[in-house]
Amino acid sequence: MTILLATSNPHKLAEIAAVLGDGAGLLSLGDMGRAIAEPVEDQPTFAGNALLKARYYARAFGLLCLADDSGLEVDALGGEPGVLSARYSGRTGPRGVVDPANNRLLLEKLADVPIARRGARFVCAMTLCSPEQSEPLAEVRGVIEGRILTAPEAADPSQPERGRGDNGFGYDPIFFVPALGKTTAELAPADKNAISHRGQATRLMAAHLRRLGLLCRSG
Ligand code: ITT
Repeated sequence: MTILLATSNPHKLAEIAAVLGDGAGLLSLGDMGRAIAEPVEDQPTFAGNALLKARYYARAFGLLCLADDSGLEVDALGGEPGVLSARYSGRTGPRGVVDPANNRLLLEKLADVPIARRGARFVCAMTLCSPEQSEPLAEVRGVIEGRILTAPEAADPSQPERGRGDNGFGYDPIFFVPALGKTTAELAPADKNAISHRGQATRLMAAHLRRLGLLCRSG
């Protein structure tokens, strides 16, 4: 069986593939041999955007398709950046430019917010679609709770947007998990997957794939 993992984010691809292993016959968009325009992610919820992406790429390539829409919800900001997480600051360009710009904006907005009110969560919605049906074959969700680092807690407080840790992507360097005393960028990839929103969602999706006969090993 072949499943297209429809993301242009290589970090997501690596995290999901690490959980599903070889048994799902995963292909990436780069394996498709032709590039197509990305869909406009205009839905108000993560689940809505995950369905939109999975449905769009399943139809475009005639393959079963798995898509992830994810992001950060910060309590003190009423759930921002939410579905706008990838493009919060409005900066465009390579991830090495966009991610620090998003982190900087978030830290600026939280500058006066004390640790006790810096609660936040990563959310991942993951959806499986077939090319023939418009209703999804499976939809799952994973959540990890934490808080946003303060600028003085960063490894280099003169560059607080760099937070702590070199692993992961996006908001990982400033997303602190109190139970571990680390940011998710300080976790090894397998350790992040063991607790993260995406790791949880992928394990739930693996159970659906097994139920549907689409995953050949324990995954
Ligand atoms: P695709 O749409 O191609 O999958 P994307 O990165 O644009 O890639 P989203 O629209 O789902 O994906 O936006 C997710 C953003 O949320 C991502 O760019 C990060 O800014 C943030 N995010 C999601 N999961 C994260 C994680 O595990 N660690 C850090 N930041 C994360």
